[in-house]
Amino acid sequence: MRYNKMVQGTIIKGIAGFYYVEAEQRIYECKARGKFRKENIIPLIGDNVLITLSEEENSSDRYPIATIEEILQRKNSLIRPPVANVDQAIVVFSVTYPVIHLDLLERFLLTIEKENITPYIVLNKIDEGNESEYSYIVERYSKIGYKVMALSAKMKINIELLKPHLKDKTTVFAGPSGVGKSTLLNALEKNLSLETGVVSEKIKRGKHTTRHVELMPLSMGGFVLDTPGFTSLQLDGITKEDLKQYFPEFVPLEGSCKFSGCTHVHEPGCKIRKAVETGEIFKERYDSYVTYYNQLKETRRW
Ligand SMILES: Nc1nc2c(ncn2[C@@H]2O[C@H](COP(=O)(O)OP(=O)(O)OP(=O)(O)O)[C@@H](O)[C@H]2O)c(=O)[nH]1
Ligand SMILES: [Mg+2]
Ligand SMILES: [Zn+2]
Repeated sequence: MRYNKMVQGTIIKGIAGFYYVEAEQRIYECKARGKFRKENIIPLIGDNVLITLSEEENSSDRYPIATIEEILQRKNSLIRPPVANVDQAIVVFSVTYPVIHLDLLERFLLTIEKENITPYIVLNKIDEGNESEYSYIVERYSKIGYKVMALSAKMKINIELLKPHLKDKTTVFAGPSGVGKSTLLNALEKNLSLETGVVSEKIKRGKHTTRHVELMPLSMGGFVLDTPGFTSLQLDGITKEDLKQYFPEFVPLEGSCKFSGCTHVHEPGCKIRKAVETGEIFKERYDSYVTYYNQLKETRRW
């Protein structure tokens, strides 16, 4: 057998069982070794990998062929959208259609808190929205400490507020279909011409225009990932015991309740519940906590 050269690269796209890996300024079309499937490991966009270059000629000769041999240690990863090694995540919602789904926003924030990814909340389509209808979201989440930006990708309003945050970072754009993730990326980077869709008149939802996750460079430095829209999210890998630590506004009060290991659900002398009463913690956030806590309690552990 001939010696195959091993090189390091990054998965930038995956389509129909093929992974596109950028290495040494080229893009290779790769299959993953069968061992990954056997071990239940799915290569993710953003993964740093070792590939072996094939001697055989690619019939389509669009890309040289290679094989993914190893996935290097991940800094973090998400299941939805399926990405690895990101610094920041921007969850995009629209202030018109599709309507904001606060439960999905909360779940997304929890999964990115868990992975230690810096969260941003973007409210798009303010050119058509009514400020009085969404200002409570800006206020609530800003007060908790999240970075919240209301903008219009289409009319390029407030785009410049977001841009500096992306420089030299790897940022994934996530959120439901039709909220304007691809439109926003096109507005942020002149070299991109991502396909954008329409929001259905009848059901007021997006049509899943973006089908694949793709990692793309920014001309100012840094990378962005466009992803397909999703409508539901599991709290994967989060236990009811850990849940409270992913609510940033709970963290400073942690340890001050009467009972150590207080779940903040029913114990007397709970400082979190006290803070909800005084309005220091938003009741809506506390209610989400209790809802998720009870859901996780019922989740069977395998
Ligand atoms: N009024 C208004 N419409 C916008 C804005 N941004 C995007 N849109 C429209 O929203 C629709 C959906 O935009 P996309 O960028 O395709 O949405 P997406 O989030 O990428 O959707 P998927 O790829 O399906 O997940 C298009 O018709 C856009 O023109 C905005 O700021 N204002
Ligand atoms: Mg899109
Ligand atoms: Zn408590």
